[in-house]
Amino acid sequence: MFSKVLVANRGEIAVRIVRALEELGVASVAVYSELDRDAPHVRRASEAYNLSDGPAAENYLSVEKILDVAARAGAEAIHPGYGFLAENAPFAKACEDAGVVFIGPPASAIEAMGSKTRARELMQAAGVPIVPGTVEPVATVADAMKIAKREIGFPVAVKAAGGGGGKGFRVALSEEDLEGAFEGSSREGEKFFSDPTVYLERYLHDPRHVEVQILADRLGNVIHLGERDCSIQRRHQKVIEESPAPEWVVDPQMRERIGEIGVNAAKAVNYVGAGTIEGLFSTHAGDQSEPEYFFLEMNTRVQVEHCVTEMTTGIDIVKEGIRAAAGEELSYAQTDVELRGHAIECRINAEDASKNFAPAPGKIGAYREPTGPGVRVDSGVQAGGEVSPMYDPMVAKLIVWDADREQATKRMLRALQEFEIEGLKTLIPFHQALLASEQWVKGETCRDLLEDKKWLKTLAFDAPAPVPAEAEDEAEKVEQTYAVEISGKRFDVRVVGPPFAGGGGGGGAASNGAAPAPKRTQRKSSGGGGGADVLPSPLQGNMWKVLVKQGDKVQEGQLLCIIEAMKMENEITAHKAGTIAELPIVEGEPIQAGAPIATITSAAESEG
Ligand code: MV4
Repeated sequence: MFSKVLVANRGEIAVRIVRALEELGVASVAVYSELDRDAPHVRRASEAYNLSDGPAAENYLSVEKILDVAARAGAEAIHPGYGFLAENAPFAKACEDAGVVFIGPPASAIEAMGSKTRARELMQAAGVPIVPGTVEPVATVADAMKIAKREIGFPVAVKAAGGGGGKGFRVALSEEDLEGAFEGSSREGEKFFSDPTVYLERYLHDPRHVEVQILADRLGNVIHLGERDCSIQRRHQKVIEESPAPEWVVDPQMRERIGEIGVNAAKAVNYVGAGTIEGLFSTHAGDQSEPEYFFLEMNTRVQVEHCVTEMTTGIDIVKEGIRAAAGEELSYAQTDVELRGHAIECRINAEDASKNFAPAPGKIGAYREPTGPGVRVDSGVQAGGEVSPMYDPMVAKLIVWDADREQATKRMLRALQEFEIEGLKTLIPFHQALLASEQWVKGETCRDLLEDKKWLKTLAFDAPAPVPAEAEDEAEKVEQTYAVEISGKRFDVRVVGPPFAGGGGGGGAASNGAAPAPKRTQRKSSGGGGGADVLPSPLQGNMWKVLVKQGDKVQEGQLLCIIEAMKMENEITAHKAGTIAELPIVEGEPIQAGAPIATITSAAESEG
């Protein structure tokens, strides 16, 4: 076993990995960005190193800095967790080259599964069922049309080869839609993954997302730990996961088949460690009466929702992954794996379900996690801490176990009621309403509930009013908070300095700040009128597209410009209705966080 491991992540998953290392008797090295100086993952680790000298999120992505810390600290291995450097083949390779063990699969497996067309080709060769469609990339719209008409039939799904998790996913219901879907998918693939290649799949009607947990060691042993049903997703983000799938969805025979498919898929790429085969479970594909399971993609890392499987199997997936990386044999054979009871996980995100799931970052006031029988909370926050708009809005994962799905649901509702988080809006009321719905009880996919704006709006009434994190006294230096919408999600942006009067530099929400100034927050709500005129940039990046000009009249929420940051397109929308008085932005030029994007003067109640 290793004696010291670097954890290249933050938040709950970093804490989860540190716990596993503690139990294995291995010292842990945390890395952090300035914003996370006092975060739980830093406090818990044996030692910690500051990575800050770039934008907050990018620090955790810096291969060079992380490998440098590993060398200085004498860490023999690096655990990437999920996100950031997980599933980054060049990073896995760089670890190898630096003589540090990457806790995960070989770079070749990450690479093979990273290309969805290559993965489909390998899976087909290994006898793993893939969603019917093309294996070779499709070069032109004309080719796509021919294949869709002759071989697949409409509706057809167009997917980006570099994609995954729903990025670059388009549906063409009929011939007329195909060109738009093809181009949209290709453009998104190029933008996010620098790969415009697309392929086609038969579009399955209302499938379930069913995935299977895999563990593999370096000696060639591969086992599966049963399936998880993650059909409840919003914009391809999972919100609730359960294991096993409802018993009327996956029966023991199908479970065995799905497990075997997962094991074969992992073997085909010489997988090592913890991984997941994601698949679509189609229960009513056209006139076919038998349910079918198709390989979708493989996640070559430990996943957010691994915990539900830990609850039903009693197997510590993170520890097994670390053991496997160290060359040890898996602690379990397939016949040792027994599923018991039912586990459910709710992602407690700082989001407002009644406002289109807008991010609701902020400072956490009082914070108390639920406990009691069958309850587990994996979190990376604490009372007085902050959910930063710079990172993922997941505050905690609430996981429960009980003897069956019905009892697990009741236990989850009890635990959600016990969870106290002040200062932030979270998805707790959403989860309470969803788990109490008839559709959840029946084990349906709940796709319509997630789309039902009216239903979602009602959830806000149940929400406890967020308590301001701190009493505010008179300000001599203000730290203003602006609500800004990016890609349909709301962010609060803090700008320290003299109040914005319009124009002016704007300071910048510095992330590698020196001594933190005494904080006084003056909240300015956007929406509802009366907000500040100046819209500051919520992030640092490159101005990719400007869609308005000075003098234009804009509506609240209207798209103003697109900022490219960390390979993501961030749509910036108007924070209020009015006229664009100033527009100090230029396409192609860099922009700092906090720098003004536009000054919008109110439309003086003239319109409606
Ligand atoms: C599909 C599909 C239907 N047919 N592919 C891809 C990414 C993942 N997040 C959802 N994806 C889908 N791929 C074909 N050929 C439907 C979805 C889908 C979905 C699947 C299961 C559960 C929830 C879903 C929500 C949206 C889209």
